[in-house]
Amino acid sequence: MHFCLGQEAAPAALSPLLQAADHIVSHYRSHGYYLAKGAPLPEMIAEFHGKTTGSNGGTAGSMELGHDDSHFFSGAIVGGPVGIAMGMAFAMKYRNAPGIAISVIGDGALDEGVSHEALNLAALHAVPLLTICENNLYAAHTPEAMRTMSRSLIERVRPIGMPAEKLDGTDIVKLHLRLKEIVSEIRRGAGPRFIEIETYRYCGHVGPENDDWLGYRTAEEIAAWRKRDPIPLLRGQARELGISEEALLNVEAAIETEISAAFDAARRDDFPGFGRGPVERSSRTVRSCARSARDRTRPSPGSVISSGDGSRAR
Ligand SMILES: Cc1ncc(C[n+]2csc(CCOP(=O)(O)OP(=O)(O)O)c2C)c(N)n1
Ligand SMILES: [Mg+2]
Repeated sequence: MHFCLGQEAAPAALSPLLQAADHIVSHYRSHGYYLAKGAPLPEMIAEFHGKTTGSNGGTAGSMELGHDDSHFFSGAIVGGPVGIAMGMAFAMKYRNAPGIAISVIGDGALDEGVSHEALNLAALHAVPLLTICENNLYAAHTPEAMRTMSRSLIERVRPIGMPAEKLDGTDIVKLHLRLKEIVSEIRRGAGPRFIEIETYRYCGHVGPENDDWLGYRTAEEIAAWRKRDPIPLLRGQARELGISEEALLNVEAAIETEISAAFDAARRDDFPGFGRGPVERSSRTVRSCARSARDRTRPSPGSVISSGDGSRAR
């Protein structure tokens, strides 16, 4: 599981700007964006546990997390989200359908050809696509300096002909206000935009543990970014606006209760198994495909088909 602890600002800032018709295609560090799109928390937690009540029936897990009704999708293929979201944005424009498409990628995705091809087409066709690139300084354990001569993600995107800008991923309020302008420009038909978010992940590339012992980053670097944590900063801004400590604690307690209830329910729910849930559904699908394949190969009256052993059958 790829945690986004430390990287909460962008999905939090984006969430209030999203509409039902919008579609998000995210990379695997997607939990914040799933919630930002309004997909239900209990189904996400159940999905993590591999349970039938999960958003994908327990078959996708964290890495391929999706919620069809919320138009939220994610996947493991680095760079993949840009191509898929570009297709969605193209379809929206072609069909004059409401909504915008949002692709969420990491900095490593700009090292993949598909990102550049898809961004190029998005710019050419002026489709309603917002690409959010979360630059957390590393692709797994490899820093940018070991992957490219370029030291700027947005300078790699601009020659494509797409406006690109870099935003601070620690101040949720500032980020929200700028994203609000950008999203409304895209909704007005101004074409696609690329946003690089400066951010940092606290946990290892995969899993909840600290990984400074691997040697690709230092404990000091992690500590320095923790001092810029977006959540305490937001708390401070809320206090400055006159929101009481008690009100903030009440919000936190309500969220804790919601999360605990989701975990309790997920632990009680069933694993998919034969005769239950999606496995039953998929075996039904396999059976019906096999039936229709058989029906297709059945000779229609008067036709001649091969019997499979080289002889002819009528
Ligand atoms: C097409 C493809 N190539 C390689 C990988 C292996 N891989 C998994 S995660 C990862 C690093 C991606 O880093 P980044 O895009 O910066 O996202 P982050 O994990 O930092 O959020 C790589 C190379 C993959 N999943 N897909
Ligand atoms: Mg990265």
